[in-house]
This record gives sequence, C-alpha cells and structure tokens, in this order.
Amino acid sequence: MLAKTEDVSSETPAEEDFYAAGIEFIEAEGADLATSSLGYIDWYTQADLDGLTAVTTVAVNLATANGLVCITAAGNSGFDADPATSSIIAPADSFDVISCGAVDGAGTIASFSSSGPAADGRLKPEVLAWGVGTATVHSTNATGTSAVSGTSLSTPLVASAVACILQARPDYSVAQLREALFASASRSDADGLHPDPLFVLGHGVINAFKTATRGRTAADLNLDGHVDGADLTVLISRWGQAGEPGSVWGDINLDGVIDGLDATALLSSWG
Ligand SMILES: [Ca+2]
Ligand SMILES: [Ca+2]
Ligand SMILES: [Ca+2]
Repeated sequence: MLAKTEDVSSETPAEEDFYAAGIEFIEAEGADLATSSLGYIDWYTQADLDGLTAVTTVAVNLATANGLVCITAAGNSGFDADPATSSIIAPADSFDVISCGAVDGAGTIASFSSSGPAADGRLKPEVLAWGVGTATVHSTNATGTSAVSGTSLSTPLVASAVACILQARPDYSVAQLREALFASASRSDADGLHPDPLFVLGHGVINAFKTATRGRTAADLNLDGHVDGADLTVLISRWGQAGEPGSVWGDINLDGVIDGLDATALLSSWG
C-alpha cells in the first residue's frame, strides 16, 4: 500500500499530520510493516529529536506500540567525528523505529549518511544498507531503472529484507525483530552488540539470513521451532544445492552442499 503524504512543492507542519494519517491508514488496513524515506527537521532542532516531540515521531511510537514494524531513513545531512553532534530527521528518533543509514556496495559508509544519537542519547541510526548508486525503478521511464543515492534508497532495502524476515519469522514482535536484526548486523558478534560510539554506523550492515534464522537450530529448516518431518521435506526439496558454506539453507554441516550428511545431521536433531 502507498500513502502519499508529502507535498514536494512545500515544507509545512501539516505534512507531519498527513504522515500520521498515512501510517494510521496503513496500520488499519492490516499492514505488517511501514517504511518511509523522508523526514522533518525545518521546524525542529536536534534537541527536539528526543523521541517524544515531533508529530511524526509520536505517530511512529504509537504504530510500533500497536505491533507495526516501522522503518525510516536517517537522513542525508552527513556526519562528523563528534559524537555530541547529530544530523538525523524525524521520525528517525522514534523509540522503536528502525532508522537506516547508507553504505556503498563495498560496505563503506556514505559521506551523506546522517548521524545520531537521538537528543536523549539513544543510538540512531541503528542499521545500514546499500544507498550509494542503488539500482531502483526510474522515476519517469516506465521500463527503465536508474542508480540513485541516499538513505531513501538504503531504507527500502532494509524494509524489503524485514518483510522477508517477518514471513520466515511471524513470531517476531517489534522488539524481538529489532533485537535479532541488531545482533545479526555486521558490527555484532558472538560477544554481543558493538554499536558505533560515534553514532554513524549503528550496529552496521544488516544480515537478513542471520536475522531470520536467529535462535533456530540449523536443522529446523522451516523455522517453526521443531525438527521433524516438515524439515526433512524441506531438505529433500533442496537436495544437491551448493554454495559457500554457511550460505545454503539446509547445509546443516556447513560443508557447502546439501546431501546425505545433512540428512544424517537432521535425523540426529530429530524431535
Ligand atoms: Ca514537503
Ligand atoms: Ca521445523
Ligand atoms: Ca552439507
């Protein structure tokens, strides 16, 4: 569903009300997530981005409290080396929104990616995705694509990954999804979270596969919390698939191919 709430010919506080109406509309229609690649700062200062003040921020707080996963762009105002200065836009300061910065295709932070923290010191942005020269549908050519840069481009990539994650893991609440997404991102490791102390990189680049499979044993191929015949059916349907160890879902023993050794491993986890 699309909710067109922004008037691109002007910038007035009424657009924040339109945004609130749009997110209410989407939530009422039964959406599982909402994503927005815009933000408001003209009538706010960074001191106002405390999670409690901006109209869009409060609207997103209500939406996430109702179980709607919300994703939004951090902004394109760049960053410096001072963790005390911020350049995010509302509603990126909302408590449970997933706010997104941008990296290039090599994973290097984009110079335009906005930095946090929120005015009350909370980590923002939380995650990163590809937002430099990102391939996207063309704005005027119905059959063409173009390469566009901005956190407006990394944000829908995160949203589409989260949509896939929620299909695999409908058990995730907003809080559980955030926890799994952050713990699976590139700056996190087995020891836990290592958020950027300069508030530029957040928890790093997202990893959808790790997020979707977090907390599930490798043999639970349909991610339902049990190892049983349904998982064996999945394994057989993927028989013979090969790739980098750790990248093939069903390669339980991590040797790069799905074969009898994985069936043996699955049976050893049965029940
Ligand atoms: Ca506007
Ligand atoms: Ca299963
Ligand atoms: Ca294997």
